[in-house]
Amino acid sequence: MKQTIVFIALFLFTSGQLEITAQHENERMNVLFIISDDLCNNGAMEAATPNLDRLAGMGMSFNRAYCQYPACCPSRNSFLSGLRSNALDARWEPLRKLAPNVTTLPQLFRENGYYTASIGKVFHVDGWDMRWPDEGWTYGDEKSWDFRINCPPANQGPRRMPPFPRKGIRLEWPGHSGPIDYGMISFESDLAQDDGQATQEAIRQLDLDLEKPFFLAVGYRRPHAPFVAPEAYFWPYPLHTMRLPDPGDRSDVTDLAFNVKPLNYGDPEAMKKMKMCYLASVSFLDSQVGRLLQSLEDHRMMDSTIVIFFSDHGFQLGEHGEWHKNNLFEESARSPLIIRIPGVTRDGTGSDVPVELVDIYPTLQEFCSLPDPNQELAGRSLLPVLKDPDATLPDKPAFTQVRRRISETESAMGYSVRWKKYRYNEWWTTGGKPERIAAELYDLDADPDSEVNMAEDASYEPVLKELARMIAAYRSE
Ligand SMILES: [Ca+2]
Repeated sequence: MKQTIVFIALFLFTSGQLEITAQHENERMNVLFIISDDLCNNGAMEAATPNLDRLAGMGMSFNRAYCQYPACCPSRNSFLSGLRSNALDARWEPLRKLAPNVTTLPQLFRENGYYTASIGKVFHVDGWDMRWPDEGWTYGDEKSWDFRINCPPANQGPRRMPPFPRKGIRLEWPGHSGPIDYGMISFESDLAQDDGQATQEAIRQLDLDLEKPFFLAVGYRRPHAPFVAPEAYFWPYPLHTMRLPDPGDRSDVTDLAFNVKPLNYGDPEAMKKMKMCYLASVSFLDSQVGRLLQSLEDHRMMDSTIVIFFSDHGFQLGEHGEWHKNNLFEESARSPLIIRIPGVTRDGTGSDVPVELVDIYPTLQEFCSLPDPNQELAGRSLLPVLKDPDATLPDKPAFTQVRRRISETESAMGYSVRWKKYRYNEWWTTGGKPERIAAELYDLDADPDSEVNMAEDASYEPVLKELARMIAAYRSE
């Protein structure tokens, strides 16, 4: 009996130790947080991306991950704070102005024993050519980082000009973003580009002999406009091989749904140039991710580092005749998302569970056993799915919203919910007493390209009511 008690005591003691050790290892794991800019799933599928494919083969891909706002600044404010866009007033403002006391995701790591570094565009970066922390950080956040650096390219234009090399062949098309909306077959090397320098800076961070674990955020600008890539990345994409999707019929959808008017800027042939430059930029991005992952391996850190790769939102490559982002369509709202947690995720797994970029924050918080931040997080931890790809999470709608300027002084707001097989959008006036202007409903099982608006179809009435209730609840957040 005595021996049994000793045995049980010993067992409890050692199993407790094991738990503590496992917990301790979680706490000490590094985080490599890689953000792409404007990368859509269709572009990632169509372009040659051997390195992203390799990362996907080492972790789990989320096939239905949605941003909370399809534009740089508001989306980054959202996933870095864990708050959805409506709670941040859906505005293009510095996060601290919208939510002064929020604990950002990197800040939470920093306050709990991690070294945190921001390379390139993590929070939105407003300056074009500012390298050091005292400039160009209007949208950044000092509390979040031990170290931060913006990465301009070599041979850039004068101050406040777009930060890209100027030696190369410049390609243009009709567009809406002014001086940054062009492509360039650059005659300068990878390292002369801002993203090439970001990789170099990130590798320099891996070289640091830190006593603490790190949270290293690397924000690449590709494939954001202007679409500049060294010429080798253009080789797989001859212009004559570019095809655009059929824009379909836009007549049953409110004009507010479209950012680009007329469709394809009225010149589909010219838009093939944009697509070519975009795909080359995706391959250039992929190459940078490959160098970064190789460096992680060279530093023997692959088994002690969580790797997350995603984009701040999607991008339209001619679907519905649309280009760029700022839309509520699937292509604009959806982002690639790959997560690898050593010892947790299994190689090459995938999940169709709809998730939001705000889920990243609570996932990392839970896995790394970090305390609660100041704010109540909007997302939920994805750990059950990361541990078991067959696991399901309770149905949770994914919300995306976008502000649409309708005159010099007025804007409309579009709210979108992705739930089960549906995407449902409502467009509202802002200011005074908001009024609903229009609605769209897409049955994505029957109509994966969102071609037919079912919002007026009586057979969808029960589900329309349910989705409208979800939007109403979201709008009151
Ligand atoms: Ca972006």
